[in-house]
This record gives sequence, C-alpha cells and structure tokens, in this order.
Amino acid sequence: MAKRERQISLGKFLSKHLRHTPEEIGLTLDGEGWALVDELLERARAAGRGLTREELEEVVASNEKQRFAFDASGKKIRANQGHSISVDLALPPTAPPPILYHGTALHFLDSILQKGLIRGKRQYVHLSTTTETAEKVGQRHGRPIILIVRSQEMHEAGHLFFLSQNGVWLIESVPPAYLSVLSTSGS
Ligand code: HQG
Repeated sequence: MAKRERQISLGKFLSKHLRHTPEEIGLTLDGEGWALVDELLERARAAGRGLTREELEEVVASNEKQRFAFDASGKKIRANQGHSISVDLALPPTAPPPILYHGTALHFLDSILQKGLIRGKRQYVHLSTTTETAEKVGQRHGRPIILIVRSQEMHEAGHLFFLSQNGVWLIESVPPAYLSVLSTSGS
C-alpha cells in the first residue's frame, strides 16, 4: 500500500477505536478519552494492524484535520473530537465568535428547523468557523446546505460552547430559534 493510503487507513482505524469502539480491539480509554500508546500499539498489533510508535507519530502529525493528539508526556493519545462514547474532554467553556456554521444535507433541513440541531450518536453537535469546512461536512450526507448559528446570542443566553484542540466548536444542541439557512449549494 502506498504510504499516504496507509496513513489514511490508519487514521480511520484510530478514529474508529479512539472515538467509538475501543472495546472492539480490547482497548481501554480513561475518563478523558486517553489511551496508553503502548497499549494501543499492542492492541493494534493483536488486531492485525502492525503499527510502530514512529508511524503513529506520523499519522498524528500528518492527519489533515489534526484528529488526534498525544498528551504532554507522549505516553497517551486521544481523539480531539467526534466521540460517540461518553468522554469528558475537560475543555473549558469558551466564548464563541458571533456566528458559526453547520454543514448538513438538504434532506435533514425540515427536521432540523423543527427540532434544532441534535447531537445524534455523537457527544456534541459540531460547528465550524468557515463555510468551506461546513460545506465539506455537509457533503458527507448528501446535497450540502449550510446553516448559520447565532452563537454569540446563544452564548449570551447561557449555552456552553467548547473548542476542541483541532478547532471544531462543540455544543450539546442548537434550538431552531438560533438557526438560519445560508445557502443551498448548486442551486
Ligand atoms: C444531522 C466529521 C435531522 C446533522 C466532520 C448531521 C465533523 C439532524 C447528522 C464531524 C438533526 C449527524 C461531525 C435533526 C442534526 N434532524 N438531522 N434535528 N440535527 N442532524 O456525522 O456534523 O472527519 O454525526 O446535521 O468533519 O456531519 O469524522 O455529524 O448531518 O466535524 O473527523 O445529523 O465528523 O469529522 O451526522 O459531522 P454526524 P456531522 P471527521
């Protein structure tokens, strides 16, 4: 496999087990989502994924969304966001910019305008600072559409925002009153 392809494949493997199903490879995450690097390498090997410490460092450094991070000691690793399992990332509530964006698919729009943004399987609703990112996120689900979230108003009303280490804004939910539609791509 070419090096880049192997890195992408390893990134998917890490996303899966650091965000959703660590138990599937016998890995344990602590309350803040950290796995011991040595244990991860061992479990990955047992699961048929030969992976060295150097390779892991390369995947973490080269991942285009900086999805993973080592702790200060370098002995632990976790996903920066995107979890479906319950972890406490220990992020401080942070004042958001006046407006944030959420990319989704047109076929979700009616439901979203009725119920607001709900987190579904993940721990948080994900918001981005740019329309470009929102569009990419939305495209994963179908014809993309971008919603504007009046984040400052929400913050002033007491809703808590968190900023992940890789620049994704996280919030438990967004009521419909704070949402408006920016554009329908391609129309
Ligand atoms: C939608 C990727 C109906 C929501 C991305 C989204 C992101 C509703 C979908 C990260 C709804 C959930 C997260 C409602 C929300 N009715 N649909 N009331 N409320 N939805 O994948 O935000 O590459 O769990 O709009 O880049 O698409 O994995 O969330 O379309 O940052 O690192 O329900 O995943 O990052 O889908 O993506 P997801 P998402 P990674």
